[in-house]
Amino acid sequence: MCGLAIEVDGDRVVTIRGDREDPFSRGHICPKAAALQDIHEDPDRLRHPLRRRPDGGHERIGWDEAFAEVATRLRAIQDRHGRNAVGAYIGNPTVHNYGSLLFAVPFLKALRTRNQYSATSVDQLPHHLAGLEMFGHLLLLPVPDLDRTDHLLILGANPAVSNGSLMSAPGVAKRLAAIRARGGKVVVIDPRRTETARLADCHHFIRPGTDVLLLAAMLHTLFAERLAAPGRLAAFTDGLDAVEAAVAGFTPERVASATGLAAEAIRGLARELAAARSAAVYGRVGVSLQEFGAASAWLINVLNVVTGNLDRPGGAMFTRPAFDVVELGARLGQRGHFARGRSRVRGLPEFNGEYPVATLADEILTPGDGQIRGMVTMAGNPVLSTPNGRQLDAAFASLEFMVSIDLYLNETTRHAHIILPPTSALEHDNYDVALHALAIRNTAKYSPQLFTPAPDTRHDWQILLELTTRLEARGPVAALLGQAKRAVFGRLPPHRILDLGLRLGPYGAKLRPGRGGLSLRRLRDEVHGVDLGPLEPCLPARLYTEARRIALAPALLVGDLERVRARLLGDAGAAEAEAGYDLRLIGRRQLRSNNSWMHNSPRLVKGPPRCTVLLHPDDAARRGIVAGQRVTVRSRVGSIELPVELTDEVMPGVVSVPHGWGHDRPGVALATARAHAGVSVNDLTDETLLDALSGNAALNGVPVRVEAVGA
Ligand SMILES: Nc1nc2c(c(=O)[nH]1)N[C@H]1C(S)=C(S)[C@@H](COP(=O)(O)OP(=O)(O)OC[C@H]3O[C@@H](n4cnc5c(=O)[nH]c(N)nc54)[C@H](O)[C@@H]3O)O[C@H]1N2
Ligand SMILES: Nc1nc2c(c(=O)[nH]1)N[C@H]1C(S)=C(S)[C@@H](COP(=O)(O)OP(=O)(O)OC[C@H]3O[C@@H](n4cnc5c(=O)[nH]c(N)nc54)[C@H](O)[C@@H]3O)O[C@H]1N2
Ligand SMILES: [Mo]
Repeated sequence: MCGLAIEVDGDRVVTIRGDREDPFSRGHICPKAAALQDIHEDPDRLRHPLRRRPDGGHERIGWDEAFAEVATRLRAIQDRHGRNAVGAYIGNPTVHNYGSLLFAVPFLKALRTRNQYSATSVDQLPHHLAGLEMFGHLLLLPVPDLDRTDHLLILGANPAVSNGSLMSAPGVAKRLAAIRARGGKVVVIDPRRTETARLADCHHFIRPGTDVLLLAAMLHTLFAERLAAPGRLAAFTDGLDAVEAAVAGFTPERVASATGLAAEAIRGLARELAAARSAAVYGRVGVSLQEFGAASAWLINVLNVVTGNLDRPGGAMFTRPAFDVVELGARLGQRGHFARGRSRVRGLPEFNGEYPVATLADEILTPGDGQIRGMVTMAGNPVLSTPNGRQLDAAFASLEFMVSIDLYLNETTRHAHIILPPTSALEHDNYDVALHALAIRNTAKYSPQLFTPAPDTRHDWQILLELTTRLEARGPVAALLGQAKRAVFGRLPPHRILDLGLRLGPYGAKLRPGRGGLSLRRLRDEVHGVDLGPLEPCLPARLYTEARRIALAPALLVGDLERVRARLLGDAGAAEAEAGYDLRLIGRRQLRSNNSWMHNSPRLVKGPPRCTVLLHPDDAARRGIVAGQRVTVRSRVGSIELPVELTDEVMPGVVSVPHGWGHDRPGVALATARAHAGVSVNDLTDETLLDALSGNAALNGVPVRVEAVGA
C-alpha cells in the first residue's frame, strides 16, 4: 500500500522509491517494495506453464494444454471419489492482488468442494471470529487510531518490522515516535524485546500463550477499581455484567506467575489505560497464532469497549474504505459464519467455509470417504508456512494430482503436476481491496499496470476465470453457459468491478457520470492516491449484529475461559517440562523478508545468515551452549539444526526462530534462496497444537528443547 515512484527505461526498472506525495505512505518504503524489481527480473520466476515429468523434473507446456489437463484431471478425481476429493489452499498474497481476490470466489465455488483451506488459519482467524461474534461481521476489526491516540498498548505485534497488520500503517516507526512526541505512551507486551519495543516507552516480557490471562486480569482490575467507563458505548452494548463475572477469578495475583508479569505491573497497565485521554489496545499474530487466540482477540476488544475507547478518535476505530468490502459482503449475505461443519478426520470447526489448515495433511493422508486426492494451491507455500510442514510435504507427494497457481517452483509447488504462473506485480494493475479496509486512515490508491505483460502470459484472474469456466462445463448445456459467462466476465475484468465498487461505495460517484465522487477514472487521475480523511465514529450504525448492539460476552468466548483456567492455571506446564521440552518457541518476522517467498531476491538475503535461533544467555549456560555454535532444536514432531545467537532480548525460557526458510529441498528452482537456504521452523511446529476454540494453529509457544549439535 506504500506509494511507489518507479523510474523506468523502456521495459526496465531503473529505481523504485517511496512516493513522497502519497497522502498515506508519505514517502515511506520498505525493502520488500524495492525488491519488486528483483522479482520482476528474476530468471527463476516462471513465465510459462510447467508440467511435471515422471522423473520429477518439470517441462514447459502451452496454456491450452495445461488448462485442459487441469480441468480433466480434477474432474476425473471428483467423478470417481466425490467432490470433496479435491482440496484447495489459498495463500497470503491473494489478499494483496485484487484480481485474484475477486476471481477466487467463483473459482472456489466451481470446485464444489468443502475441502477449502487458506493462510487465514495460520494467521488472523481468531480476530475474525471475535469480530463476527461481537460486531456481527468477520471483517469488522477495530484498528488503532495511530495518528491520534494518546496511549497504545501492543501485544504480540512488531509493526516496526511488519508495517502493521490489520492496521495498515506505512512508516510505523515515525507514527510511534509521534505518539511519544505529543506526550502519549507506547507499551509493548512481547516475549522478545523487539524492534517495536525499542521504540516504546515501556516493554514487558510475557510467557508465550498467556496473554489471555493478562487481559483478563487487567479487566478484573478495571472492574475492581471501578474504572470501567464505556461511556456512549453503554447504550448499545450487551454483556458488561457478564464480562465482569467471567473475569472475577482472574486476579492479578492469580495470573502473575503464569504470565511472568508482577501483579502490580498488571494493575499499572490497567490503570494507565483507563487514565489515558484516549487509548487503543492492539494485538496481532503473537496473540492470534497461539493456544488462546480467539479469547485473546475477544478480550482486547473488550478492553477497548470497557475503557470507552472503541469507535472514538484516538481509540480503536473502524475504517470506512472506498471499496467497502464490509458493506458489500454483508449485502451479499457474507458476514461470515462459524462451526457449520466439522472436518472429517479431526472434527475441527469450519470457519467461513474453510477448515483449519493444520488438518490438511490428515485429510490427504487418512483413507476413507472424502479423502483428498487432488489439490489446488494458489499463491501459497504451506509446506513452509503451516505446522508440521514435513508431514504436509509428504502428503502432497502422495496426491494423484496437484495444480499450483504460482510465480515459482518452490517447496510446495514442486509437488504440482501442473504449475500455472501469473504475471508479475509490475505487469498488472492493483488496488488494495482488502488492506485499505483495515487502514489507520481512509485513503484510496490505484496503481496502473506498469509494463505490458510478456507475450503469452496470463494474469491470476485470467487463470482463475479460465479454470472456472472449464470446471463448470459439465455437459453441453453447462459448456454453453460457461462460454457465455466467460464472455461476460472477460468483459468485466477486475478494474470494471473495482470501478463499480468505488462508485457504489461511501465516497462514490454512484452510477451517474459527470458528478463528484470516486470512480476509477478519478483515481487514475489522482496518481498519488486520494486522502479520504481520518477514521470516524460509526457505531452503532455499522454493527451487523441482529439488534445493532455490541455483544461483549458471547457465550462461545466466555465459555472458553474454562479451558484457559484448566490449561494455564492448572499444572499442565509441569507435565511438559517432564517430557523434556523445557523451552517455548516463538516466531520472528524480519524486515528484509516476506513469509517464505522473497528469499530469491539478492538484495533481501545479502548479509550474515538470518535464520538463527535466539536463546537467552542463562538458558545457554545451563546447556553448555556458546555463541555462534550450531544447535539442534527439537519438538514432538521434528528437529532442525541452525546457528544460535545468545541475547537477553528474549525472555529466559523462550527461543525465537523466523519462519519461511528452508529452501534446499530437491526440485526447488530458486538459485539465490538455495544459497541462503536456512531451515524451516515449521518442521518443529505441531499440527496438534491449536487454539482449540477457533482451529487456528498455535505456531507460537511450541514446547521445544535445545542442545549443542552432537551433544
Ligand atoms: N517485513 C515483513 N513484513 C511483514 C511480513 C513479513 O514476513 N516480513 N509478513 C506480513 C504478514 S503475512 C503478517 S500476518 C504480518 C504480521 O505482523 P505482526 O504480527 O506485527 O508480525 P510479527 O513480527 O510476527 O509479530 C508478532 C510478535 O508476537 C510476539 N509473540 C510471539 N508469541 C507471543 C505471545 O504468546 N504473546 C505475545 N504477547 N507476543 C508473542 C513475537 O515475538 C513477535 O514480536 O506482517 C506482515 N508484514
Ligand atoms: N512458524 C510460523 N509460521 C507462519 C507464521 C509465523 O509467524 N510463524 N506466519 C503465518 C502467516 S501470518 C502467514 S500469512 C502464512 C503465509 O503462508 P502462505 O501464504 O502459505 O505462504 P507465503 O510464504 O506467503 O507464500 C506465498 C506464495 O505465493 C506465491 N506468490 C506471490 N505472489 C503471488 C501472486 O501475485 N500470485 C500468485 N499466484 N502467487 C504468488 C509465492 O511464490 C509463494 O509460493 O505463513 C504463516 N506461517
Ligand atoms: Mo499473515
